[in-house]
Amino acid sequence: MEASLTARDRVGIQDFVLLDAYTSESAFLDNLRKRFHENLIYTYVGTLLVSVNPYKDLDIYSKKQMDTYMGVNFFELPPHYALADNVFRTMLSEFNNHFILISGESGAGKTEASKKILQFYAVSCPSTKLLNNVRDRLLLSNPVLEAFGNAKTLKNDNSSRFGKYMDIQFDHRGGAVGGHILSYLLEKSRVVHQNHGERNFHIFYQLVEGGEEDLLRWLGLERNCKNYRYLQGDCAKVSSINDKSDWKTVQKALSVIDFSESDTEHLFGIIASVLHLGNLLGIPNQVLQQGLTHRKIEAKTEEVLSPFSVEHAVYARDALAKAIYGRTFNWLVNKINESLVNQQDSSRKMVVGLLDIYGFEVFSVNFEQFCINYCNEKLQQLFIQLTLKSEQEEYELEGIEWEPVPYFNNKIICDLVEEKFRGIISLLDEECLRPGEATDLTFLEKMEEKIGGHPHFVHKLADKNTRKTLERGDFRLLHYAGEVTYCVVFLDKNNDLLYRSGKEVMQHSKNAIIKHCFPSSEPDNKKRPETVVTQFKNSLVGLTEILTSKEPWYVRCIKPNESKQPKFDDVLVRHQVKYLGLMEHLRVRRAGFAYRRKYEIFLQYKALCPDTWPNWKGTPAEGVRCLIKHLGYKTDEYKLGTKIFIRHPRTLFATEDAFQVCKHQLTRIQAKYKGYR
Ligand code: AD9
Ligand code: MG
Repeated sequence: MEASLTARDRVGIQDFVLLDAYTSESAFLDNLRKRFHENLIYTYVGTLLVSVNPYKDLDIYSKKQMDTYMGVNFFELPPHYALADNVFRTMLSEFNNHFILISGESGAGKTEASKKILQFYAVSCPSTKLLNNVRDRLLLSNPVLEAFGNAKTLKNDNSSRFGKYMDIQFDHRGGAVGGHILSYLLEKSRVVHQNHGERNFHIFYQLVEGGEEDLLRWLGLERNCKNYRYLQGDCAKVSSINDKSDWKTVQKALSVIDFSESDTEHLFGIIASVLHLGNLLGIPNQVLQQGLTHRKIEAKTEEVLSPFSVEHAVYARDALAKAIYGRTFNWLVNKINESLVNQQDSSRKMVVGLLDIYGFEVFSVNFEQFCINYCNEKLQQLFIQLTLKSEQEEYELEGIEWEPVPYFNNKIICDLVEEKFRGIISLLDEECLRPGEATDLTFLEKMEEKIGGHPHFVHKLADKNTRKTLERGDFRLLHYAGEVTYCVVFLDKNNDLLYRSGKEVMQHSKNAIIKHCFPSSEPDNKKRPETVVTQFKNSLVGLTEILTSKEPWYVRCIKPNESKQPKFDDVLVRHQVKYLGLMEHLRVRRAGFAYRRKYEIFLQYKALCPDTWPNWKGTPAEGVRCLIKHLGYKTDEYKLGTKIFIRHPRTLFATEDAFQVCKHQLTRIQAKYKGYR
């Protein structure tokens, strides 16, 4: 007894629900810290998984480790693969779709967590030659998308600069039969500009550093990042990144994902051409030059070419580079999806969706960051709706006695950003509709006028305190995860205009990908395309619909310090525990019921009560009543409403264990009966 107490003192407890002082934030933090120092970076809050980035390699992700999870219950092993395993088993027993929402701020470990989950599925699901093919492609889509969509930022050396939702499709036996990826708003402005201490997308450095001599010669590239304006950031080399070996990984991955030789040639032709826009798109130089330095204006009966100023020409060139890269990225995602198409389409499939999106971040100037943080607000809102809000509403609806747990609902911030007519997005779009008249400053003034009094919006004219710290031209949002000051350089990026002349030039290209990405049938600028932020907002509506049609599971990632070191900074972690709503979640979990099952599904355990079945004729509800009586559930352990609510996971797991034993015995008896053994 004493020995186990000491161990518990040292390593903490595996599930916060079992914490004695469960309402105390300090006790929560103590437990997290203890476990972190013992390299136990995962802890449950019921079925939710909290993960603290260790910032060092841990020897816990081996094949041997994964194997120990197969068929073992949630609480018997350390938590890192148990969530993935539990989702998998629930899917197979209930034949339904699930998603795992991985959230946390930039650098908290979301992408790593999503990769670990995918690897777990790749190793643990049944294998055949065909399935292995799908498995390899699913796994190898990661290095490819990371090369093109991740970059070093101040917060994270491998920061996702796009949002990713991946469906892994399984057949009824649990074999991975296909997949599908949706990508969200790539931060393409990074192609032409990087802040101090940051890099462009990894692929540029991989090509320049790792590309074979022949390839570079063919592409007309030199092995020196400094020679390229778009790689002029001050940190081409990063100690944690090996561009040369990453290049090799990407090459191998592209071949497994079925990229033909000409696909890769065209792809790297584009990457190179972005670097020295001009020589390599297969467009006659003169045409390109004219397209980048002149604008086409339609006069009454003819089109006139009007020359750009130098500043304008640079702008047009950058716009073109961004468009080329952004569209190529979308092409890449589509191409990967084609290779992941389910070959066994006749079989009924179930999916586990993995959501790994760019985390909340605080930088100084950034329109994309506004979009990223808005996206994080929406995901937090979804989390609140699916857990804190709906959970409590469900108890009320089911007539279960309940002491409400108060929580901060960030809907007020979502509304501030997206409300029709007076939300920030509406005001921004409105200004974007007034070319020539509107400027970033008029947009700011409009916000001050319309939403100046909002409790989460701060502007310079607001009060004395803020005046000290806010520059004219800035505004500040009080996000759920912290304050962010935005410098208003929004209109241009939201319009994301690509001059018609630039677009037409692309149509002369002999590069198959460019031809595909810039079709001649594309509507021209006369028809106003949706602004960037509105497209993004709509894509998030679509994402929410996808997610809410599935069973949710959560991984909440925590960043332990700002210096990317294996250290635990109490203040920083406490702040995240707060804004991630973990204490509230724990209170709801602790006071509530960890599990709920429809009666029909719970009745799968009826084999544990052989005297009553198979002659049972009553309703499922009556059946469950009979079953739990037989199983000896204590009255405070469960509640019956429109389904069965079970307070503690252990109760359900004990039942599950007994069921597995019973099933095993039954199989042996059947085998013996058939004379096999
Ligand atoms: V961002 O929002 O995309 O900027 P993420 O995705 O939350 O961010 P990421 O998963 O990229 O963060 O983790 C950042 C870095 O932390 C990784 O590159 C690793 O160096 C480190 N990390 C994260 N998780 C683990 C882990 N489980 N084991 C070891 C880890 N290192
Ligand atoms: Mg990431």
